[in-house]
This record gives sequence, C-alpha cells and structure tokens, in this order.
Amino acid sequence: MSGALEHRPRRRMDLEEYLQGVMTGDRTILSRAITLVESTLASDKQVAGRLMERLMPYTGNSIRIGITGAPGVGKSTFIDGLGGLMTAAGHKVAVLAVDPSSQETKGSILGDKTRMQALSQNPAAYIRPSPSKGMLGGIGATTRESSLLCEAAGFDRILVETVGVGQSEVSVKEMVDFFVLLTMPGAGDELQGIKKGIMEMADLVVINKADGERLHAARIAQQEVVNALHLFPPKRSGWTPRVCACSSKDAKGLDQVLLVLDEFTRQIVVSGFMESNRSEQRVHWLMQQLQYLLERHFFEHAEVRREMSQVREQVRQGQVSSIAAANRLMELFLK
Ligand SMILES: Nc1nc2c(ncn2[C@@H]2O[C@H](COP(=O)(O)OP(=O)(O)OP(=O)(O)O)[C@@H](O)[C@H]2O)c(=O)[nH]1
Ligand SMILES: [Mg+2]
Repeated sequence: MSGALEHRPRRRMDLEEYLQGVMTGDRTILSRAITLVESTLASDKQVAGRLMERLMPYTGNSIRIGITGAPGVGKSTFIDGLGGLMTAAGHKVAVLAVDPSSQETKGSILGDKTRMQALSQNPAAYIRPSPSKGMLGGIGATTRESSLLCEAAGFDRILVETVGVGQSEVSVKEMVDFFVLLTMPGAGDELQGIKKGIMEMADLVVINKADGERLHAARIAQQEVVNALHLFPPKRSGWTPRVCACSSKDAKGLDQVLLVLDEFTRQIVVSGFMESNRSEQRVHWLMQQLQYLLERHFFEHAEVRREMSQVREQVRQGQVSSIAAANRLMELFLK
C-alpha cells in the first residue's frame, strides 16, 4: 500500500485517514503525519493539532531515549547497533535524528540513513531525520510530536539523535526519559566548558570507539568521566549516572548499555520519577508551545508587519531606542 501512495501525486489526506494510518502503523502515512506536524502552514497546523489531540490517548507506551555527542563520535553507528539489539528483543524502534546542520548541508540526512545501514533495512525499525534550525518554534519543537506519533504507531523504543553542539541537546533532554552522552577516547578536552553542562545532564556516558589502538585510551577516558561525574550534584531522579565503554563499529559493549537502560527504567518506574518527569515535561511543552504561538501571532499580526521594517530602520539609524521600538510594536499587537 505504501508504494502505491508514494507514486501517486500527493492529495490531501483527511484527519480520519491520518488517524487510521498512524494507528495501524502504516509507515508512509506515519511519515506524512510527521511532515504534517512539521509544516508551518496554518491549515496543516490545524489538522496536525486535531490529529495530535486524537492520538494522545495512544501515546506514552515507550521508553524515550536521547543520544547526544560531538559530530563524528559515532552516534548513528551506536544507534544502528543498539536499535538492532532492541528489535532482536522484540521491540519496535523509531529513530528521530535532529540534525542542526541539515538546513545547510542537505547531504547529512542521506548520510544518517547510510550510517544506520542495518536499522534502515530492519522491518521493526523506522528512521526519520528531523529538521531543527530554522524551524519556527526551534529545535525539537516538532520532534516531540513526531515521537508521540511514533508511539501511537506502535513503536515502543524512541531514539532521538542530536549533535551536542548547542541548544539541541537541552531541548532533547526535555522530551526523553533517558539521556545518553557519547564521547570517545582522546576527547579529554571535552570535559571542559559546554561539554560539562551536557555531561551533567547524562544518565549514561558512553565512551565509544573503544577498539583497536584506542582501547587503552578508552579505559583512561572511562576513569576520567567516572571522576568527573562524582563532582556533580545528585540527580532529581535518584539515579547515579553510569559510564560504559563500547565499540559501536564492532558491536561490542552494547548489551551492557541495554542492561543499564533496563535497570534505569525499572528504578524510575518504581520510584515514580518516570511519571513525574513526564508530567513536568508536559508543562514545559505547554510553555514552549505558548512561546511559539505568541511569537508566531506577533510576527504575523497585520499592523506589526506593516510597521516592522520602518521601525527596524529607525532603530538602525539610532532615532528610536530598541526598547521604545519594541514597546511600540507590542502596543500595536495588543490594541
Ligand atoms: N573505530 C570505530 N569507529 C567508529 C565507531 N563508531 C563509529 N565509528 C566511525 O566514526 C565515524 C562517524 O560515525 P557516525 O556514527 O556517523 O557518527 P555520528 O556521531 O552519528 O556523526 P554525526 O551524525 O555526523 O554527528 C564513521 O566513520 C564510523 O564508522 C566505533 O565504535 N569504532
Ligand atoms: Mg549521525
């Protein structure tokens, strides 16, 4: 059925078709539903909103896992291996790759598919690159909805890959249960600065590429990270972060990662953190959504749009202060 749909010119699907398709796990329709929630067209937004509303009761039955790390550290290869183990254990795996560079380098989406070679051929897996930069609402604004769609489609392991270079991992942290930081031997300087902030968020740090001549360095790196983690305050979840070493390329050590994930899940389900964390995340999502809507309505407001370029010019020339100008535009909006 999916093939037939793909080759026909795209006709608009109605809400019931989206619903049916997603709920029966039809991948083509799932993909179109994700495209729908990513759309910035007002008419699409409306259908997307109703679709999400109807599907919400069928979401939540998954473990959401965020995977971050510097470019090239091996995230996709890691997910390829880990996802394979998950499907072998009977799970259905959805991978959402949030790629901050995909706006500029269109090639990286293709790159990700090829780097997840096994998983992209796996009938129990679904891989979807997500736009991020340049999207209204910012990184991850639609990734959350995409992951809910995947849950409604029956995927019970959601893996979100994001490059740890800025804000994206913070947004991803806000939508997952379990947060993994991938690093590699010789990346010792990563313990400084921004990486430290990311490491503090991690439930698990994986030293990847622990193979070949990097094996020894991997052991050292592992100890360094263990030491670094001791310096952070205890987590709200009560979970003590772990450090694993693995070779995604040789599929070594990935089973250990799954064991840690299982232990983590058991612990946060029992303690109630899983539920309370998801509740907090829903509130966070509400606030994000409000910000997005306010911003959109503001910049689409007819009067604001009419005045905007002139006001910008006045500010540029130094005739009006930025604050006074912002206040004036806000008055127009609120009138
Ligand atoms: N030796 C070794 N190489 C690895 C391992 N995992 C990944 N690589 C290699 O590292 C390179 C980058 O791997 P990717 O999986 O694409 O890394 P990534 O973090 O997803 O990269 P971006 O998505 O571009 O940020 C590829 O050439 C992989 O073959 C590993 O465990 N050992
Ligand atoms: Mg990748």
